Amino acid sequence: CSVRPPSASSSATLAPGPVTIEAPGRIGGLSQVSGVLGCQWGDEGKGKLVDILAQHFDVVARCQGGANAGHTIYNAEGKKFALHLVPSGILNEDTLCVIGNGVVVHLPSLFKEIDGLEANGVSCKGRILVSDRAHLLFDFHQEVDGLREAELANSFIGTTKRGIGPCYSNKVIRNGMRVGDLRHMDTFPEKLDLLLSDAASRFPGFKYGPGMLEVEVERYKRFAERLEPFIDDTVHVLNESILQEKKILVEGGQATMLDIDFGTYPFATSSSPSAGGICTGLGIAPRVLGDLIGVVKAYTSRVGSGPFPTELLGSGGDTLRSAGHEFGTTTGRPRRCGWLDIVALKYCCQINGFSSLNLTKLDVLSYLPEIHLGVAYTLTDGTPIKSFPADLDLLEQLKVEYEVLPGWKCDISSIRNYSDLPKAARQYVERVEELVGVPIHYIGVGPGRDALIFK
Ligand code: 2SA
Ligand code: GDP
Ligand code: MG
Repeated sequence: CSVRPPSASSSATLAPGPVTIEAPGRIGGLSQVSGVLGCQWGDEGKGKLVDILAQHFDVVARCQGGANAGHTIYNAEGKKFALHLVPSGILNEDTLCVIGNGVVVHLPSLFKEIDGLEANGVSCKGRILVSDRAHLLFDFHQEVDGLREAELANSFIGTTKRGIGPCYSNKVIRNGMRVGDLRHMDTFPEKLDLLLSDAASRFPGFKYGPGMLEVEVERYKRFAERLEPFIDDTVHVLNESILQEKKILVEGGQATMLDIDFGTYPFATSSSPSAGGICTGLGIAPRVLGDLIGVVKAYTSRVGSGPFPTELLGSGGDTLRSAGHEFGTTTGRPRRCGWLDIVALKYCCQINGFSSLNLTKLDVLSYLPEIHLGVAYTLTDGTPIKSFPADLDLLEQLKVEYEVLPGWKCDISSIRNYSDLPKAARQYVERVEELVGVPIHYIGVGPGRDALIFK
């Protein structure tokens, strides 16, 4: 095979063509309730796998996060879609898409997304349900997100400024407003007034001027009317679907290393993108969860501040970023790039108990003569660190031990059978499997629906 320059790995549209995916054990054979979760700091390519698997599921459900997520998928004609709140099952016309109780919903963003999908021929009518228990994320949450970041100055989190932290804060402090509140427009203004006044008293930069409440309430009256057909008790819908033996696929946003509990706190998001978030964010029992697939990029990226032990600074990171087109799907921010971190991946596998992994973007590494794998952490004096540390100072100071594997230096993006991959590429995949102890069943070799190898 031939070597391909780093910048040519994806384009806005892909070559059109029919996509037939046949791998019964890897797709059709998945459990009744399965999940796809990110293993690193997000943007592993979860959306692509969800879109592919959705063809074999009745329901695709989001359980946490909000419009901070950005999932890029391509339809069978190679047309690109960037999804934020709408689950990545939407391109499969038989799939019902559920936005669960654990999600924070910014209605202007949701409607914009729905309008964009409809304008591109994707019918959303009757195909999206929004939990009446999901929290409403208002424009003021986004403003407060920005003010909070400014206040943190050099210690800013690097949020998406989509209002995620402020909205979950209101949820946890118990003055948040929920989708169900849209059905009670009589008490809606009073509740919103409390939230806005609270924000104004906390952030001097937030101007809560006269007339603002009235304008927002009028806007939300219109939203309430438009949203009404989408609102449902999704806890009931999902549990009934389980009883009716329908198949449910859960789509995680962000990833375990950004989890509010397990991530690199405080450089984390404000929800639980790991396995526990599925039960709390959808209202389904742990007992019904079956296959959980962890999605892990063949290297690592992170957007926003916070520790990144295997980060490649300088030209190495820049080249990897351009090879992998690593720019935020929601904000367009350049992503920091580095080597695959096995210590972090093992920690993530422990927390989530994955049945298998999807190693994505293997094609991106094709330009490299050799590839590093971060296999262990030590203190500066060489003392081994036994697990992924919670301590931020330690995370900034630790040394990473690398294994160096040979690269394959050729284009693998058109390969569809595992045995056809160059020996060095298989060696890389199998070494990751061996180190982590979880089988890699799916390997991504390009952004398109068909660019997937089943192992
Ligand atoms: P937030 O906005 O409060 O959730 O930010 C807190 C941290 O979580 C990170 N975060 C993300 N990291 C990667 N991808 C995300 N989605 C978008 C994408 C991001 C984008 O798909 O590219 O476009 O910039 C995502 N969402 C949240 C965030 O960077 C903070 O580190
Ligand atoms: P998500 O947030 O985990 O769904 O991932 P994003 O969509 O934010 O970012 C992943 C990017 O990589 C998207 O642009 C995908 O189209 C692209 N992608 C996914 N899998 C592959 C792959 O195997 N190879 C290549 N080259 N690109 C991929
Ligand atoms: Mg993303």
